[in-house]
Formats: sequence, C-alpha cells, structure tokens
Amino acid sequence: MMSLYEFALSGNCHKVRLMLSLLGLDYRSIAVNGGQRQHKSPAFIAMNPFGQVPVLTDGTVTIRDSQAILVYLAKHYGKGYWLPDQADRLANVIAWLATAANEVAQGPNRLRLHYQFGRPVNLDEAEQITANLLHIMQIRLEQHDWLADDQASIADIAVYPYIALAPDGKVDLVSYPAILVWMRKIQALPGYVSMPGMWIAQQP
Ligand SMILES: N[C@@H](CCC(=O)N[C@@H](CS)C(=O)NCC(=O)O)C(=O)O
Repeated sequence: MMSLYEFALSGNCHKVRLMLSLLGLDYRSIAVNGGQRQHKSPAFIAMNPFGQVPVLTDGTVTIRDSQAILVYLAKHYGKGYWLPDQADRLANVIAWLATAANEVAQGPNRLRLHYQFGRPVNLDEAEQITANLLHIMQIRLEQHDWLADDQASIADIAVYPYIALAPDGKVDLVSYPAILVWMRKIQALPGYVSMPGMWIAQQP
C-alpha cells in the first residue's frame, strides 16, 4: 500500500490527499511530527534530502515534491485523464505546476504562513505576487472551465489548496468570481476532500 508522509495543515500535502481520493486510491497516512523536526531526521532525509513533506512511497518507489507526486499518481493510476500526453496540452499542465511551485508558494502560501503560523515574510512582495496571480487566474477562468486544459487536470489540483486557503492569509477572494466558480467545480468533483481552514466557495 502507498504511504504518504505529511503534515495535517500543509496545503502541499492536501493536494496529494485530494488526488489520491479523486483516484479512489487507498494509502496509509504517516503524520510527520514537525514540532520534533522529524522531517529533518536522517531517516526522513534519506527519503527527501530537502527535509520537507509531502513524500509518497509506493512499493520500492519514493517520490518527494507535491507536484512530482501528482505527476506520478496521474501517470501511474490516472488512466491518462489527469495528465494529457499531447505535447501542447502537457506543456500547459506543466506551466501551471510550475506556477504552483513558484507564484502560489511565494504568494498566498507565504501570506498564510505569516498570518496563521507567525512566519516572518516580505508581506509587500507576497501580496503583490498574490494579486498578480489571482488576476491572471481570473482572466484565464473567465474564458475556460479549468486552468490548463479543457478538462480537469493535475494543474487544477496543484494550484487549488493555497487558493482555497488564501483567506487564512487575509486574501479576499470575493473580487475574483471566476476563481470562485472554479473552486466550486473542484469541490464538486467525486471524491473531493477538504482540510481545516479551506474556504468553501458558496453559490452567489
Ligand atoms: N516544493 C515542495 C515544497 C514542500 C514544502 O514546502 N513543504 C513544507 C510543508 S508545506 C515543509 O515540509 N516545510 C518544512 C521545512 O521546509 O522545513 C512541494 O511542493 O512538495
């Protein structure tokens, strides 16, 4: 059975839980004790030299990084649905995975880390990155149902958690109606799972 090493309140871990659930896959959740810095122990560093969650193991396979884990799950278990093969469609998905690792991590994720967990961050920079990201997402989603493709893909799953958690970082999503519609579509996917603090996009 697969094992997911995770923190309960991590959006990066949530995206993996969400994907596993959307695919109907069984797994064992292994809570990593952040307070005791278990993620920096030699045993954990052997799985992920960066000392970060999430890490997924599947038999003899060990994968670090939430985006990489989504790729693995989609390729191995997703029957071609969540990660298209066609070059341009695949590239569009990868572009949004990169956005999840960059702008999403440096914007709404950092604001939440600051306001929820007291982490020192450059607030001006994080707010600017967030505003630009939400503007770009709003424009895209005004004309398309999904971020990268004509159907849901791992791009949507990768970006979703820290957008749905953005109100924890004092980000008001109400001025982005197309993003709210997109969030409702994700929340309506069969197998959808939430996590504490995640915003429920109500019908207007
Ligand atoms: N690019 C990585 C980032 C992982 C990451 O930042 N993990 C955080 C929890 S969300 C963590 O383990 N933080 C502890 C640390 O960096 O020491 C991914 O997407 O998985």
